[in-house]
Amino acid sequence: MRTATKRAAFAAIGLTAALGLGACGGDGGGEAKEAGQVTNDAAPSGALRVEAHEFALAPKDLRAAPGTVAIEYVNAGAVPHTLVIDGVNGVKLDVASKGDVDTDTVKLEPGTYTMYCDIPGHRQAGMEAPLTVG
Ligand SMILES: [Cu+2]
Repeated sequence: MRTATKRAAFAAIGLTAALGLGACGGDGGGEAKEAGQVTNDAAPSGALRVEAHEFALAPKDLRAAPGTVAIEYVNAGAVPHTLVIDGVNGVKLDVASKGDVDTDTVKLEPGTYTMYCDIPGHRQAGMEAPLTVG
């Protein structure tokens, strides 16, 4: 419960920041759902659900609490995708086809990271998103 309250606060801060960036086509509903799912996961201090699309990651603005973050990567597109974190070794999620789900955990310190798909051309096509840990 304490974790959920904390994450709700982070979500509110992150949402404000996202709006401050002036991004249009926001997906506030998806972000609210993501925060609600955290209570299902007892062990990790944070959980992150990311969807792969051609060619984008969703949500566009990722957030997690510091510590061990459980990542769930879902292929919502049609072709193979991966998910890595720029500057963070030892984590790579692979979803080969539509509907595939891969999970992993990674320990993250507070900071700003970039998550992206490392299949050649995909990051350049738009498959990257900032990840704020804090
Ligand atoms: Cu990709």
